[in-house]
Amino acid sequence: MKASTLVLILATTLAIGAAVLPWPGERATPTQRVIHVNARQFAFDPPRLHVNRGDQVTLVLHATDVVHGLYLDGYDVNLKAVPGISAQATFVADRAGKFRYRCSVSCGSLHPFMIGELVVGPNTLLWRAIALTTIAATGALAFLYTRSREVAR
Ligand SMILES: [Cu+2]
Repeated sequence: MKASTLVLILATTLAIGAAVLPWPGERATPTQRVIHVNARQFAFDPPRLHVNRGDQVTLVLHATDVVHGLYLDGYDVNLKAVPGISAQATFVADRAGKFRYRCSVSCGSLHPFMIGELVVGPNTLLWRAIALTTIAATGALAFLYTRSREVAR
């Protein structure tokens, strides 16, 4: 392997790392979000919510046909909305991960399938770990390679 190839690999790896790693100060600042969820037989719209960790989230549940509920796992949020009368709850999304929400009012035959998902992220920890490991491994290999060439001379 040529030294130039090695430098290219190293540069590419560092570039990927730089792209993946958030720069200091660029971290997403917690914001206030108001999310409207429409419940109908037998689905939530939207079925998937995405917020950033630390956001103050206000969930507003609207029932469009019959009475529906929304119970959010992990955050202990439980709403019950009547058609025309929405319900809301505010919480801080301080736990990262995926949390199911389901209808908490028996609203019909397919009621158990009224499920949605709240994603609290972004989960950058894994990618940061992978990027850092790759940079470290590439650096170590480059060091060993150049050193072995020097010894051979
Ligand atoms: Cu329901």
